Amino acid sequence: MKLYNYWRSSSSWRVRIALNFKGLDYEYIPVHLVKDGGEQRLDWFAQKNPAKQVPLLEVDGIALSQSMAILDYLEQRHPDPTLLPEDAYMRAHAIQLAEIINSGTQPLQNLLVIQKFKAQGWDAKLWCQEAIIAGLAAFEATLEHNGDFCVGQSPTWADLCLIPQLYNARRFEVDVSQWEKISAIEERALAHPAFAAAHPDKQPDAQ
Ligand SMILES: N[C@@H](CCC(=O)N[C@@H](CS)C(=O)NCC(=O)O)C(=O)O
Repeated sequence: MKLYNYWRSSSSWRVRIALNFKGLDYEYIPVHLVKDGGEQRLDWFAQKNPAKQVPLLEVDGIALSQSMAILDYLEQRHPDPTLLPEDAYMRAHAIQLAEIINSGTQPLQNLLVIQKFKAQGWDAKLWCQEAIIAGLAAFEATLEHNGDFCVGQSPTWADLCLIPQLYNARRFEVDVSQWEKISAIEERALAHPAFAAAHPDKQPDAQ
């Protein structure tokens, strides 16, 4: 199994956590998102993923992009240990939280948006801060069944999306300590081996 990814990509980090949590070995293929205009835009990668984004997982003779689709595939193929609650509502709640980040926050502050803002001479940092604060405030307010993790006592997709987003928040100088529940969950998650090993600083292409 090959994971095309980038050390600081939050969507890649989600997949790395899942692979670690499920004990699945993979080959780490770095795709530098900035160098020479971004390797994700080179032909060899764009042919694999026309969206020109990481992560991309090659597995079982297929290639999958979009971190949530990859998480779903891994969950179906390797259900044990699970990253989703069994109860229908709790499962939907975990996905609801994950989507607050995946579709409601991360796309508003991703590399493409930042590059477009900068090209226009607009304040990318302020825009990203506003998007992140709105997303994380909504996330905190939506947490209703948190325990050690976002939903109950073990990690779910909600944690896989939250933890990398908090790293991004700090990059944009957002004070994450203002969200009590989120901060407590982060402390526990970062101590978990699957999360710790997936941390950007631990990746072979870290700078
Ligand atoms: N919805 C996608 C988002 C992927 C995404 O935004 N990837 C970023 C890195 S986190 C990327 O490759 N950006 C390259 C670019 O914007 O040129 C997913 O969940 O996989």
